[in-house]
Amino acid sequence: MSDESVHVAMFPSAGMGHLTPFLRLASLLLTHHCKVTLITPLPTVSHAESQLLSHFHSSFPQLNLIPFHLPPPPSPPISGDPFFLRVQTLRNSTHLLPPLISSLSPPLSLFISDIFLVTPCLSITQKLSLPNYTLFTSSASMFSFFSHFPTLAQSKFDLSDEIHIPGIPFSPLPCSSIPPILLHPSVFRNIIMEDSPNLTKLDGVFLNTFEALESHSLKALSDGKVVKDMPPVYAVGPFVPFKFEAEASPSSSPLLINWLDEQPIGSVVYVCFGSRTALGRDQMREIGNGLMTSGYNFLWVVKDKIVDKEDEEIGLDEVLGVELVERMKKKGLVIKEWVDQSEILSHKSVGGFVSHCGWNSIAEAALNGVPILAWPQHGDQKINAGLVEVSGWGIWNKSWGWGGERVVQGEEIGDAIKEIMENELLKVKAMELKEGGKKAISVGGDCEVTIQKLILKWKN
Ligand code: BUP
Repeated sequence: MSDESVHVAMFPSAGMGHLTPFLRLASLLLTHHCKVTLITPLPTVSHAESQLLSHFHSSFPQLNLIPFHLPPPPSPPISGDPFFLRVQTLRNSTHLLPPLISSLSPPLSLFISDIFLVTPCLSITQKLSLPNYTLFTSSASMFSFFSHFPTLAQSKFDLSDEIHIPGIPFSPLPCSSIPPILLHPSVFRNIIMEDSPNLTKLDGVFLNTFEALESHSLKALSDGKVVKDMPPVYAVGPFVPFKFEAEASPSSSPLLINWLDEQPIGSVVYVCFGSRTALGRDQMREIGNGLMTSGYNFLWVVKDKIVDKEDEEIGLDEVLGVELVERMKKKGLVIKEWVDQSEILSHKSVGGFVSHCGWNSIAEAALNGVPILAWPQHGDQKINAGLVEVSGWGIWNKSWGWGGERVVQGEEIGDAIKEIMENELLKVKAMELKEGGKKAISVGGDCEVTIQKLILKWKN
C-alpha cells in the first residue's frame, strides 16, 4: 500500500539523457512508496521521450503526471540544437509552475529539478518554502567541474594550460577536456555561470553514481573540497531500468535478442553514441570499416540526425552505402532505430562497448561489467571518458579528439576494438565495478539506505 505522506514533484528537462535518469529515480521513489508527481514538458522533443513516458505511466499507474504545455521557443532561436532550445524555453517558463504545484494534494514535500533548471526553479520553490533538490544527470566528476566552473572562468586560463579541478581524480586535466560549448558565450555557458553559484541554496543533489566508481569525487564533494557549503550529495546509482522499460524499444523484439543469444559469451562489440549525437557519414563509414577489420561480431546503433523524428525517413543504405551495408551483414547487426540499450549491455554475449561516454551509458556499462572504448563527442563526455580511463575498465585514445575534429580511420578503430575485447585487465576491473554497482543497489546497500534515510527526513 502506498504511504503518501511523502509527495515528490519531479521536473526533468529535455532529451533521453535527462528523462531516463529522472524516470529511474522516480521508479525508485515509487517503489519506496512515495507519491510522485511528474511535471512533463510537452510536446517532447523526440519520439523516444514520448514513448518512454507512456511506458512509464503504464508501468506505474499511480504516478501523477501533470502535462506542462510549453509556449513557443524564443524567437529568433538562440541555438540550432532543439534540445538546447527546449532547455531555454523551460527556463523561461517556470513562472507557470506555481498554479500547477501549489494546489497538489497531499501538499508537496519536496521538488526535484533538473540540473539545467536550478536557478529558475529555486526562485519558485523558495517562495513556496519547498525543499528543492536537483538530479545531476552526469558523473560526480562532471558535477565537480560544473560546481567549480565559475571560479575557473574567472581565472582566465590559457587554452594550452592544464587545469586543476578539485574533486576530479584525474586532475589536472588538459583544457581540451573542457566542453567546447563553455569556451565561448553560449546558452550553456550562461546557464552554468548563473546556476553553479546557486547550488549551495539547494537542499541536496542526487547523482546516478556509486562509491566503487567515484569514491574520490564523492568524498571531495562531501568534504567541501570542491565548493564550500555544498549541500549533501546523494549517490543513489547505478540507476536500474524500471520494470517494463524494455517494452518501449523494438530491441525487445525476438530478432535482436535471438541474434545475441546465438553469439558466444563476450564476443559481441556494441556500438552506440547516445540519443542525440549524429556522427558525420564519412566517420560512420570508417566505423563500419573498423568493425569489419576488428574481426568481431557487432551490434551497431546508427544515428544520422540529432532528433529521431528526422531520422525516420532515411535508410541505412543512404547513410552507409549499399556495399558496406551488404558486407556488414556477415558479421553483425546494424540498426537505425531505438533499441533497449540496458537489455543489450546486460546480455552475456556483449563483451565491449564503443561509447560516446554519455553518463547514462557509462553507468549502464558499469552495472553490467562491460569494458569501454571511450570516444567522447561533445559536452561532458571527455570528463566521463577520463573517469573510465582512470578507473581502468576502458581505453580512450585522446588523439581522436572531439567528434568531427577529424575522421578517425577504420584501421585505428579496429585496433582499439581488438584491445577492449582482448585486454584481460579491463575485464577484471569492469567485473569489480559490476560487483560494486550491484552491492550499491542490493537490499541494505548504499542506495536503499540513503533513500530510506531521506524518506524519514522528508516525513518530519
Ligand atoms: Br541511441 C539509444 N537506446 O537506441 P546518455 C539510447 N538509449 O536505450 P545522450 C537506448 O538512452 P546526454 C538507444 O541506454 C541511455 O540510457 C541509453 O543517455 C538510452 O547519452 C540513454 O548515455 C542515453 O547519457 O544524453 O543520449 O547523449 O547528452 O544527456 O548525455
